[in-house]
Amino acid sequence: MEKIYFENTIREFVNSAPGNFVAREIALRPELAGMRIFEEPLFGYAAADDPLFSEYKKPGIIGAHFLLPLEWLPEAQTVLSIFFPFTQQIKKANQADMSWPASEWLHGRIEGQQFQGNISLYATELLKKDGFAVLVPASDSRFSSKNPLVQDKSRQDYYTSNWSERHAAYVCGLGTFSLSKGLITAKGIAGRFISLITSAPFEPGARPYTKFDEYCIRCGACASNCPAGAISMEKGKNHPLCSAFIDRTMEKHKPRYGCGKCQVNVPCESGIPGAR
Ligand code: B12
Ligand code: SF4
Ligand code: SF4
Repeated sequence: MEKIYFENTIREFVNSAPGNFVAREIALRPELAGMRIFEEPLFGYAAADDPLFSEYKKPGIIGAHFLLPLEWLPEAQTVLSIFFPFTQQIKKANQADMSWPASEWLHGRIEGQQFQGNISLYATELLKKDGFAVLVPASDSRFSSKNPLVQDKSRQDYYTSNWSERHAAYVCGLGTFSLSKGLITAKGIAGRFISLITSAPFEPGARPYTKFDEYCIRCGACASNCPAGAISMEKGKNHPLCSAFIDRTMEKHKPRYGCGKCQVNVPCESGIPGAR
């Protein structure tokens, strides 16, 4: 399958599928009915046996629990990462009250993630129709969003998955990490990722950076924005503090939750700081 065909088909789906628009029955305010969640995505590709994936098994990067693409899918040839930027409406709304998540952001976090599940299924079917094997780690029974080897929620390494979407995106050339630990892409940091592992032999893309946090200018705006005081210039982001704040938002907005103040009203919100 040609990359261009794959990407255009997914783009078309994002532009037209009902899941990318908030349904009237679930809108948190009547005027949010029909609100678009994601702009058009960015695509990145890496070879499934890229040596960088093995580096991720090291403590301090991810750890031994990280599963390699070939451990997820033995016949894998390519890892495909896709970034979905939030719309201007969602990003702007989340700047109005910097102490609490906007309804628009809550929709982006929850209904956005649900729609990403639909996109993963759609992309899987598309590749399978051409006879390729596909595995979506986030939907696999082995997937764990937290470190299966650590039980203590107050530890930083508790919050490490056995498949990190940002680390996959980094290998695929989509962007670099940052002080807030979010991944900054050419369309900014405010958005979400999915990834697929497939036997389809797509050509790996370029990785236009050499340092893992190259795009971050360390301006500290994300740290000043954080209502939980979870980000510092010295230590970056403290996951337990961030997670505790997000749990508080869940108490009020169950089943929704979120925050993302470190991803809005910052120079990396919608692009690479300093890039034209
Ligand atoms: C657990 C989790 C959380 C935890 C903590 C996350 C964490 N570790 O950062 C909590 C609950 C606190 C959380 C909060 C949020 N999350 Co969250 N979360 C995840 C989850 C499920 C796993 C994260 C993980 O395993 N990370 C792995 C660890 C090891 O990452 P790390 O510690 O940051 O890694 C560092 C080291 O590797 C280090 N490093 C040292 N040496 C080297 C060398 C090299 C070569 C490299 C590459 C790195 C490196 O650099 C990294 C960054 O500093 C992912 C989904 C997924 N499966 O990936 C989403 C995910 C990270 N979350 C996401 C989002 C959007 C959020 C929130 C904004 C919530 C919201 N929507 O309102 C907040 C804020 C996050 C922030 N400031 O980045 C997005 C990130 C989007 C982006 N642009 O980066 C993800 C990818 C979900 C998605 N599908 O898109 N999250
Ligand atoms: S706000 Fe500034 S310091 Fe924070 S991640 Fe973005 S560029 Fe880096
Ligand atoms: S680090 Fe966590 S608590 Fe702080 S602004 Fe970002 S999402 Fe909110």
